[in-house]
Amino acid sequence: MAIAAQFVFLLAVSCSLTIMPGRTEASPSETHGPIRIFSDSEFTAAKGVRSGTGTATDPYIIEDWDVSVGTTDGIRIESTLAYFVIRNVAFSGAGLYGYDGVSMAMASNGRIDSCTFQWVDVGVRGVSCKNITVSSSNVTDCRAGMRFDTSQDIAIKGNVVSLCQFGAGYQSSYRCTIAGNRIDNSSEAGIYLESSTDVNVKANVLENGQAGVQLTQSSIVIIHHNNIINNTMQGSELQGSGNYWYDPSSSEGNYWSDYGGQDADSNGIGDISYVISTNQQDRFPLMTRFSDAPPVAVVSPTRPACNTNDPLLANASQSHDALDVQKSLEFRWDWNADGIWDTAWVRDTLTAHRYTQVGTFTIALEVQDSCCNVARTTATVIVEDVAPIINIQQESGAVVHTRTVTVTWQSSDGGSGLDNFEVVLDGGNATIFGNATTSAEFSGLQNGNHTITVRAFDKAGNNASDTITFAVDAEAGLTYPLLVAGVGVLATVIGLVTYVILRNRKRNTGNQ
Ligand SMILES: [Ca+2]
Ligand SMILES: [Ca+2]
Ligand SMILES: [Ca+2]
Ligand SMILES: [Ca+2]
Repeated sequence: MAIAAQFVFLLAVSCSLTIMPGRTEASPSETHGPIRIFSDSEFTAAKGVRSGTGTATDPYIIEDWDVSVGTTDGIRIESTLAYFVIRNVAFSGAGLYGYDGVSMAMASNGRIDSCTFQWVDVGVRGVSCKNITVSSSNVTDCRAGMRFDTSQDIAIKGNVVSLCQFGAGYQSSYRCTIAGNRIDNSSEAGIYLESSTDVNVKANVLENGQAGVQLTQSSIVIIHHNNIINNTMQGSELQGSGNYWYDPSSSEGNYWSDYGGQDADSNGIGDISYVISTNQQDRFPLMTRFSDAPPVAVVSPTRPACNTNDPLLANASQSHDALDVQKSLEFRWDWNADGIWDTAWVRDTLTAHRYTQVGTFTIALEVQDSCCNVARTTATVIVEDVAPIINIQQESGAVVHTRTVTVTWQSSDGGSGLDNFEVVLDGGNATIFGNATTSAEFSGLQNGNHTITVRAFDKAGNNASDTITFAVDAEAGLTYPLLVAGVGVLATVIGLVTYVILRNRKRNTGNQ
């Protein structure tokens, strides 16, 4: 009796762990029938679209619905290029081998985020898709969590998949990632790749399944920083080539719960390889479970500025992550830090926004890594339309008798501050000087009239200029090097004459 009670208790704990909702937020209140979209023009309110215009920064948003999957797929999207997001939608079905939650064919530029799937065939399925992200979603009791065939540029990240036959997989797909997912209790395989190329499998937790990571006829697959725990078959590779069960750049592999090696030098890497098959090994097995760190969010410059005519080009390119290269990071912006994000998650590090009013604004940037970890930062933006003040110190109309001229100026900007100067001689190419420069020298000027313009730019892009005109009247043959030569000849002549006179005087004295 006591043993039975303990067993029930353990089972309850185990279940509460495996169905832990992770990062999903789905709590939809309205039901919606099946949604079928077969072209970009069908992203309409009648099809569940709540907002958006279909661009990368303002995608169509289908969100906050409760969709039951019965005699057809919950959401079917075909032959689209418009950007879309399916967010916070709960899909529930009648059972396996029926219909899918989200099913896409020849769809591009989509994101399925923070959705839940239960008792459907495949949570998210894609065939011949491009640039699709499935993130922060929760799949339980389905045949498979996510599956893409003949697709490219797909990211499956930060999802929880429990109690399904298969977790997440690709077939005949290219340039894809599976990162930061928790996949447990898979009765077939947690992660499965077939005939796929250039796939990054990182920082996933694969626990208590039949197979952890299963590769068939795939190449250039890199499997690293995963926690592979208590699966019947932890990893397998069949007929592959060019695959690595560790990260070749960092020389770090995966955590394997059944690894038996030691770490004599205490560097966190086991001293012998973890053997996957006769010709595949993790050469750098991790001694402890890996936990991915969030990225670092950076807005640069730290104090951006713009005017109301030109957009701010917000720059997140200095953001970084320990595990990800920059192109794996995503960014979103809130231009007034009111907590309402003004862009969707975008991959471009530069995003334009035009302010219609001058003032000082706080902007917020969030950066998401390939495991769905997020970092946030804020910066102050100065929006101002007042041009700098610039005054050249020399008077216009002067005549100078030299071929080298130095122009000096005074400049200031009370708003965003000076950024740089452009100096132009006689309408030629501009020479750029930094904001601390106060003079520029021109040499080798020809005789005649000249013009010099100095243009000051502030950090907001406003500018003002001052111009002087002057004439050069330097006589030919009297330029500096010739003058020195002339003086030298004269000195030599004087010296010779003096020498002759003195010698003649001596000779005359000696003759006396
Ligand atoms: Ca070691
Ligand atoms: Ca990270
Ligand atoms: Ca906002
Ligand atoms: Ca200004």
